[in-house]
Amino acid sequence: MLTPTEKIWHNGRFIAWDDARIHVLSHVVSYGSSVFEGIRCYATPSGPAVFRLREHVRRMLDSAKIYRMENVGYTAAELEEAMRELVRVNKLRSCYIRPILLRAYGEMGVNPLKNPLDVYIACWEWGKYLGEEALAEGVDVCVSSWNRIAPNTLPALAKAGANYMNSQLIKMEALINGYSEGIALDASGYVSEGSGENIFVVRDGKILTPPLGASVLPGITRDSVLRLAQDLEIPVIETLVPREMLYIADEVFFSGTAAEITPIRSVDRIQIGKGRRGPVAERLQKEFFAIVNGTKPDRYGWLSAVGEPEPSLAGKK
Ligand code: PPE
Repeated sequence: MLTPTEKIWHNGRFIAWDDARIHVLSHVVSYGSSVFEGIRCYATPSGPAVFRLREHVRRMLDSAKIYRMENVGYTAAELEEAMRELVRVNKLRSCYIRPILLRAYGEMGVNPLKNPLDVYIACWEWGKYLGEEALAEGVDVCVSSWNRIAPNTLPALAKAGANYMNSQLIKMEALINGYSEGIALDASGYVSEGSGENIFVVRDGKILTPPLGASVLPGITRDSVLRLAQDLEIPVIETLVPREMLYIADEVFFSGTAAEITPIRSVDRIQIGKGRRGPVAERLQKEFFAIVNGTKPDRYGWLSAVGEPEPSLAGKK
């Protein structure tokens, strides 16, 4: 169960957790009209720091643009500061941050353009996404019988609430059949992504990952993995990945804000590599966690300290 924190940010104000309610006839409830983000804030020796805040806010505003959600009402800088402030107000050392932009109450009917937009930001403490042992041991997954959303149906580059109906089908099927997660193929039958994670395959020392055209979310952890791999001089190729490449890979792993970097030890009950976390995933995890936990310098500028308000915005409040 979700453990409530004290405050949720709503349209520029902090409200009590329990007061963050919407009307059942809000547009989003019938028609799925929301875009959102998932962001982690890590405890570092110099205080809580949000991982790649700028990129997450940019992706949320991109998602909004795709869905013609104009006049969000807040600039990227204001949203970034709202998130830092929320973590400060809730006195959390580490947490998961969930901003949601939704079409609210007003008209009924598919046309969303007359309904007001509401912005909420919540945060809470969230542990390991695919179980405690997942990061070290790896998880057992299946290829889903459900495909990922097809091009020109629901835009995969947008992180929209409605996309997660597809994710839910993938996830439920996997869990009911005894797997931790499902991997969806795209509409052409190539590997796309997990219900809530991007995917990577390692073979002969090279990393392969599906390109953005394979109906994947442009994952910010995915981007971080690509960057770290380059620096560790592990070749990375963004290319179409046939399903059977999963089975013959030396390693397969997921990336995501919630899942971080999670190794996969079997796909459809076929053992991957040695059936446990492989050396490439381990090297990437080590580097990733050293940076986000602040034990190695933040050489890419990925962390945004929660600390004090930025001077340029402090006067506005
Ligand atoms: N693909 C999908 C479909 C997806 O939902 C996520 C994030 C990713 C890839 C990875 O993207 P990024 O977080 O930017 O590296 N999934 C969120 C789901 C969590 C949830 O269950 O809700 C997340 O990891 O926050």
